[in-house]
Amino acid sequence: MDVAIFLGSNSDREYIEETQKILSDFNVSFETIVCSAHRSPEKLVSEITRVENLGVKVFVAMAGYAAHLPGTIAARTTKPVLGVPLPSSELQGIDALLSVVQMPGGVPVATLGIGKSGAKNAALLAIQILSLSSQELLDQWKKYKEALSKG
Ligand code: RP5
Repeated sequence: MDVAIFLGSNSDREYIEETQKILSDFNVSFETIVCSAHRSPEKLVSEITRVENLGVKVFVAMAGYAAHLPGTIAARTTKPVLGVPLPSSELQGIDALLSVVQMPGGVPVATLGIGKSGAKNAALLAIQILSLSSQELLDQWKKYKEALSKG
């Protein structure tokens, strides 16, 4: 399993459809795990350990409000963590963006844009990272970029 997608809540599911579709289109194996950093912290630790044991290479973590899910995962893994702030709250994701992007030095989270565009780019960035060690994926990625340039 290459990519683990962590979602802060079932109510965030609308944001992962494009992420899942892109990963599927590129034949990248992934799993989606719904797990809150503040409501189920023990489950989060055990799920990180479980996917690490499955060989996960990249984490994607999406959450709204004071979104500590990506940072909490980054604290517990040596793998890259891609964080997507979601516009769940009255602050339309500005709160989540600042929470995800402003990690203290030493514990990086690669932060994407708020909402659906960030969720889409998280899949593409994960593919770029994986393509560093996969010629097949790199070839697919180049084709995707070529198609973009024609649009
Ligand atoms: C965050 O709080 C989740 O990521 C979600 O965006 C938001 C609301 O969650 P629910 O109360 O709907 O479960 O932790």
